[in-house]
Amino acid sequence: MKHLIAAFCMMCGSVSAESYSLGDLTITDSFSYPTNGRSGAGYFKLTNDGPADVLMAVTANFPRVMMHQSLMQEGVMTMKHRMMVEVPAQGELEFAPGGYHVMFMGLSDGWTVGDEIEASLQFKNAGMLDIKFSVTARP
Ligand SMILES: [Cu+2]
Repeated sequence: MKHLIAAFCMMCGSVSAESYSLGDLTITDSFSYPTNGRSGAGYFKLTNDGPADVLMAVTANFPRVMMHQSLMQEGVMTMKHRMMVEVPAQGELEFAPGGYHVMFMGLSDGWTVGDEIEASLQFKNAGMLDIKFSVTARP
């Protein structure tokens, strides 16, 4: 059954088949959308089977990489810079369009479907986890 779901998702093309684990932390569905511009965003789902942790930073081979949170304030969508994001114990943290996202800035080339964006997530307790964001078509 697990096999069938994986095969189906590869065909639908919007979900990354890869997952990445570090201790009690598991990252799935790490993806980005194509961009022609100077910046791009990365999204993922993080599941934590252990005690609370903190995502301290994301690093990648771009001039600037930050963690942002999109927020609706007085009817206007704004982005706030986050120095750290808490990972709840026995819980989930989602980076998704309209919420938390990794912001990659100063790109020299655009991203197209099929590209893989390498990045490292730095956790306070668990340490460093290398992942890739799969560039997938916008829904
Ligand atoms: Cu942003």
